[in-house]
Amino acid sequence: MDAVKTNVSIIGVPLKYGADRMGVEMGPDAIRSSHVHQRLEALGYQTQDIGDIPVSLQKTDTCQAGEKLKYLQEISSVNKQLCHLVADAMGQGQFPLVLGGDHSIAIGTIKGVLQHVSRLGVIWFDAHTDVNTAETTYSGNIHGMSLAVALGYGHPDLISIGGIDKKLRPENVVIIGARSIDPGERPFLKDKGIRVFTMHDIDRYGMKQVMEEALQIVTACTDGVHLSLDLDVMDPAEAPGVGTPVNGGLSYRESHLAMEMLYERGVLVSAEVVEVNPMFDLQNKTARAAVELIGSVFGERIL
Ligand code: 6HN
Ligand code: MN
Ligand code: MN
Ligand code: MN
Repeated sequence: MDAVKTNVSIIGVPLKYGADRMGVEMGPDAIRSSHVHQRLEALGYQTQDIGDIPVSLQKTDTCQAGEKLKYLQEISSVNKQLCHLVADAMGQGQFPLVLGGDHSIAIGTIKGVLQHVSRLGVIWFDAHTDVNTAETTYSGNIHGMSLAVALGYGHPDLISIGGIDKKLRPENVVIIGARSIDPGERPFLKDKGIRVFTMHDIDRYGMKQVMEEALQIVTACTDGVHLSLDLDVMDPAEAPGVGTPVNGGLSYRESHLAMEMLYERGVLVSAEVVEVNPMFDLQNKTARAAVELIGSVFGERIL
């Protein structure tokens, strides 16, 4: 993404069913209204907004209490479409920038990118680790399972999207900013050997060192890196407009430094920005932070 400015293809995914909480479906428009296009164009990129993937308001699933995979049908249908759109954009040489929506959309984005970059690294910024499965989830919310699905673990309807053989390798994935990990997620992360940089690591070693190590891991045996940015990685004081806030997150500066270092490395092939929920977003703070972080991801500098 450096010398030659790629065209950026913006894809909105107003999906809320993965979080089972209202408001996150307004995320794509909140980010657009916070001038994401202008920001990218000021940096010299050409943007093309392909609009929003239609999400049915009418739920076709009956979602019952205690359900382990809530709204599976809607979520797999939207992610199938997303997978195609992302793959098409990359096929046209564009950089897909996917705006969520809840984090279950990482399934479609990553599956789409994997059509073109099979040795893909993923850098996953999140307060959570999103590696639940039907066996471990407490909530039944699929946004807490999307990374497991991208690694090939989960319901057949989800792991088969874009081809069952298309999946991430755990050694090419890092999670940064975690501070809320479910008991059932711990053995998964350990068994698969996924490197997690918790808030403790960031406090102790600093974002600079954490990013250097993380970039080393995601670039070692890959041909490109995908950024999955869940805004709840930031501290709720900086980004209140998220559905599942957790105290003690990244500061504004730490998150920008991370995005700047990612840009400098020049390895990104795709990105998604998820979980912005305007219903909890007083003064549009979170959507604005999202667009400012996107600026850093694409090379914005003061000097
Ligand atoms: N996210 N671990 C919790 C769950 O319900 O599985 C929270 C997941 C949050 C997911 O923020 O993308
Ligand atoms: Mn997440
Ligand atoms: Mn999260
Ligand atoms: Mn800076």
